[in-house]
Amino acid sequence: MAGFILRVAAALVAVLGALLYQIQFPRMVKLGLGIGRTLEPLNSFPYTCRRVYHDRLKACEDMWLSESTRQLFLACSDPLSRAQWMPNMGHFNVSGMNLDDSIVVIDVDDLKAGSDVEPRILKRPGFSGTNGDGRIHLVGMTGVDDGDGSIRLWIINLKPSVDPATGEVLDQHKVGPNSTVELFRTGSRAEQLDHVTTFAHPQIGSPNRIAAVGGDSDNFYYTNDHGVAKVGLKHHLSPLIGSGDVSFCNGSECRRVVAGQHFPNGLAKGQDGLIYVPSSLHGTVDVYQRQPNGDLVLKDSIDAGYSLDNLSLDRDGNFWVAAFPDSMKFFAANSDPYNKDTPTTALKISKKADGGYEVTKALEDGLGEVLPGATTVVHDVETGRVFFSSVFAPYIAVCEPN
Ligand SMILES: *[C@@H]1O[C@H](CO)[C@@H](O)[C@H](O)[C@H]1NC(C)=O
Ligand SMILES: *[C@@H]1O[C@H](CO)[C@@H](O)[C@H](O)[C@H]1NC(C)=O
Ligand SMILES: *[C@@H]1O[C@H](CO)[C@@H](O)[C@H](O)[C@H]1NC(C)=O
Ligand SMILES: CC(=O)N[C@H]1CO[C@H](CO)[C@@H](O)[C@@H]1O
Repeated sequence: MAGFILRVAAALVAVLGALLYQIQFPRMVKLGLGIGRTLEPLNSFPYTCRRVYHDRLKACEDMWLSESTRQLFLACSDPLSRAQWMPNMGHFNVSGMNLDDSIVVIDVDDLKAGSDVEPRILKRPGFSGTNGDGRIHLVGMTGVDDGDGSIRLWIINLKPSVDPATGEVLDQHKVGPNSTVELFRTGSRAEQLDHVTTFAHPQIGSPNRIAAVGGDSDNFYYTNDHGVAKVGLKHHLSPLIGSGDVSFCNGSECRRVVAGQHFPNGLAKGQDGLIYVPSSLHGTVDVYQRQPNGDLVLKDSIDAGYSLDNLSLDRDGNFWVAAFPDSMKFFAANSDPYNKDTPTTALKISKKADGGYEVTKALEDGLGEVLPGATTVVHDVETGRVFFSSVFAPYIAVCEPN
């Protein structure tokens, strides 16, 4: 019966998708398939790129560069288990989840061309995980360099729901996950993460990425890429019916501040204090002004002309964006990460003097030769290096400017 209902639901999704997207559809197809776009090979850009293979640098969905301590933090997992446990995308197979997701650190100034990378796997002493197992299940994260040299990291934990009385893992297909945001503190030459607090709230439904307010505050914004419905039709249809949102948490409460989003992705705070929210489906970045009570007011919308992913801010105030020039190849590589490659594009979004925005292509691997189908791109202004990581690829890549 459940199988039948699922099939009907899948058919409904397809039909509704075609109907609801009649207007946006031509544009989405054009963006997704890259129609009318010329892909350039990697060697037409002034960089030398290489893959970095390491057992613990796999399926690193997100990265954050600590400028003050010169450390690159990566949220890494396992390429194949993502297809089993990724509750935001409707994958609820708890027995297939990866058991050693870790925050991994690279000292970027120790990176030498051609040499091996020795990442540190950060320990989490005293962190209780799910019902005392100490584990964490990673997707997005962000950090803030504090004035005293320490670092705060906000990390999304896609942990399964458990029965509070017995500690037994519940049927996730029925109840969905119990995703939380974990705040940790660490510092230079990090070896471990010290747990500060857990944000748990019904409004944390399908959290994707976090934008911390910074300063003295632990408050943060985040996107629910599939809204707050964790299971069922409302969850699966979310990208089509636009039930994704941007939400805001202060110490005690979380609430939705922007509704009606179609798959909002890896948001970020700009140097100008504005909140930038990319939409994968629309290929746009919406720009919001923060209000004193946490509300967001739409100020601008940037048309990037690509299916967009997560944004990363560099020290100069520019955003680097992972884009999918060819969604079909991206999804193919996603489901066969050890055998298939996909083209990757890194866009740079800069604010112009007149307040407008300029979108330029910084790097492209149109043939899928070296770069992973990146979900995050980080630019290190100090060295000019560009780092690429991906939610599914079993490696990361680094490009050195020529
Ligand atoms: C769930 O994951 C386990 C372990 O990877 C696997 O053996 C099993 O076939 C998966 N179940 C389903 C329904 O895919
Ligand atoms: C959800 O997570 C919170 C915080 O870790 C915990 O207190 C609560 O018992 C969990 N609930 C379920 C149903 O797993
Ligand atoms: C957090 O937000 C809630 C609801 O908006 C509000 O009632 C509460 O005062 C806020 N708390 C803090 C510490 O700002
Ligand atoms: C933090 C993060 O990496 N968020 C998203 C980046 O983009 C991929 C692909 O769209 C999403 O799956 C991630 O959740």
